[in-house]
Amino acid sequence: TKCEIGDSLEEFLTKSTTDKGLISLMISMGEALRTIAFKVRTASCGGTACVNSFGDEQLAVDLLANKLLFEALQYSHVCKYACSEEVPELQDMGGPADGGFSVAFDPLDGSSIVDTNFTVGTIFGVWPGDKLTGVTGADQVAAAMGIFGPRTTYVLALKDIPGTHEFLLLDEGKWQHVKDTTSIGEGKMFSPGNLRATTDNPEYAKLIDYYVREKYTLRYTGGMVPDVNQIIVKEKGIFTNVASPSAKAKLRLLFEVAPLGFLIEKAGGFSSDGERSVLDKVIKNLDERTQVAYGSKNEIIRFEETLYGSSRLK
Ligand code: P6P
Repeated sequence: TKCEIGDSLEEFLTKSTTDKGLISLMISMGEALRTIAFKVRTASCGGTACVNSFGDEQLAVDLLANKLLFEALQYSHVCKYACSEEVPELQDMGGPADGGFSVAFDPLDGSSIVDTNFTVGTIFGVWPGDKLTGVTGADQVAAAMGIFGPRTTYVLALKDIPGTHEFLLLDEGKWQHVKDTTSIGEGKMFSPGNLRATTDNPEYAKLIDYYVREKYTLRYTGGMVPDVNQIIVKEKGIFTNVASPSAKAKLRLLFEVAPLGFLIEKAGGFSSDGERSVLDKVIKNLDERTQVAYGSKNEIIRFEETLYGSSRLK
């Protein structure tokens, strides 16, 4: 039967896929997101709890989210390996490789803006079996983000069905299906990240200059989850985070860019590292970084033409 607005998460998932393991995983992760949403409102985000192996400072609320997500994956009984941006090696979750999944997640993206009370989020990607390297973002069977703002939402896409689907956390703690996005249209809204790169990347400066001259609406919070979510909800816009010799690529392919690329492309949008869809990039190692743009087809064509003179989409 057809998925409908108003369905519960369980109703939506059972209408969308026959993979009971995937259903169990997406529900378990939904429970973790519910708890993180509650905790992020009050957990301490003062001093740094410790420094992770990538050398990034970690905030207490980051660690809490990290722990809850690993527990949810163990509880699902269908996860073979899990890997967190904060713990950069595969953790055995006890589930089967055959018929099971491996999950990469960023437990709390934008944790450096929790103290300013900006919206932050969890990002995760689900791959079949026991591999998180040597695979591409296109190999994902699902991807999702939890968004902790004035409203708490769970935005997900499944390989088996079209579209990207938004669930709202209701007072009684239930996720309710509230929106589907299947196309991203044209609209003058831009989210420009890593402007440091314009110093020695003249093409990026030229692109930003174009948005300014064309009077695009600037929408940038410094949190990739809400900044990319707005393209899906508003069904328009362009998000960029470009690198340069002096400002290396910052965003992580496995934990952030591939899962969000899956959500954007299932929503009918496009993604690019300048030359190809981010879903076509083979994930060579857990900490691989990449530049990225997400947006409508014409915005991604403009991005590729401005940066590299031509676009594969034309
Ligand atoms: P910049 C947050 O730390 C993050 O990883 C993304 O959420 C965000 O889009 C980006 O970094 C912000 O980068 O260079 O604009 O500060």
